[in-house]
Amino acid sequence: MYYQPKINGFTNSVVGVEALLRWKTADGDIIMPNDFIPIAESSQLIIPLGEFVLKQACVQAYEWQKTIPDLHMAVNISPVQFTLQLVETVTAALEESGLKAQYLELEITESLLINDEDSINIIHELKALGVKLCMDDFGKGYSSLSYIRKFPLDVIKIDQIFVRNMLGDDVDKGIIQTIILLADNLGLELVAEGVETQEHVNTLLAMNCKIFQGYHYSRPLPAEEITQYLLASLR
Ligand code: G
Ligand code: MN
Repeated sequence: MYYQPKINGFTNSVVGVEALLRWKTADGDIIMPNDFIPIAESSQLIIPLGEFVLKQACVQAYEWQKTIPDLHMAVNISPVQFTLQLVETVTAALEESGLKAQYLELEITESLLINDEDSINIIHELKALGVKLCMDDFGKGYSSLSYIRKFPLDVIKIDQIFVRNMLGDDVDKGIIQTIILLADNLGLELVAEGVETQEHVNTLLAMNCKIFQGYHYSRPLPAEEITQYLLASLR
C-alpha cells in the first residue's frame, strides 16, 4: 500500500493521507490500480482486498496520529464493495485499530448507482458510524447535482483534469471556480487533486481552495517514506 499526503496550502501542514493500492509483481514491476482493480471487481476479489486495505489503512492512521494527532485517512471504496458487509468491515477496522471514525474518510465515485436504494441505505449506515464521505473525481463523470442532494457528503475532490488544464483553459478554470462556490455554499470540504506546480498552488489559493494533493507536494509513497515525510513536515 502507498499513501499520498493532502496538504493545507496556506499553512503547509499535512491534514491527511489517501491510501492507494499498488501491485508489485514477482519481477518487481509496479502495476497501477486502473490495471487490476477492474479485474478484482469482476471476480469479487475486491471484497477481501478492500477489507485488507481498510484495516491496514486504519492501523496505519492510528500509528501516524502519534506524530500528527488530527491526521485523516482516506480510503477508496469500489461500488462493488457497497454491500452491508462494508458497514461491518468499516466497524471492525475502526474497532481493531482504535482509530476514531471521524478520521476515516471513504472516497466514493459517481459510478456508484445513486438511484439504487440499497446503496443509499448503506451510505446512511456508514454515515451513522461517524466516518466522512468524499465524492472522488468530481466533475469527471455525470456530476449530477442530485448526488450532492441525496448523499450526505462531507468532502468533494475536484478531478485532476481540471487542475491540470486550468492555467491554459478558462473553461476548466471556470469549472473549478464553480465547484469551489458549490462546496462553499453547501458547507463541504474541498480537495484539489493533481496539484503539480507552485503555479497551481498559487492559482488555487487565490480562488480560496486550500487543501491540495499532488506531485507538487508528494507522489504516493510506501508507508516508511510517508513517515519520514510527516516528520519532516513538522520541522
Ligand atoms: O481516482 P483517484 O483520485 O483516487 O486517483 C488518484 C491517482 O492519481 C493515484 O493513482 C495517483 O498516483 C495519481 N496522482 C496523484 N497526484 C497526481 C498528480 O499530481 N499528477 C498526476 N498526473 N497524477 C497524480
Ligand atoms: Mn481517490
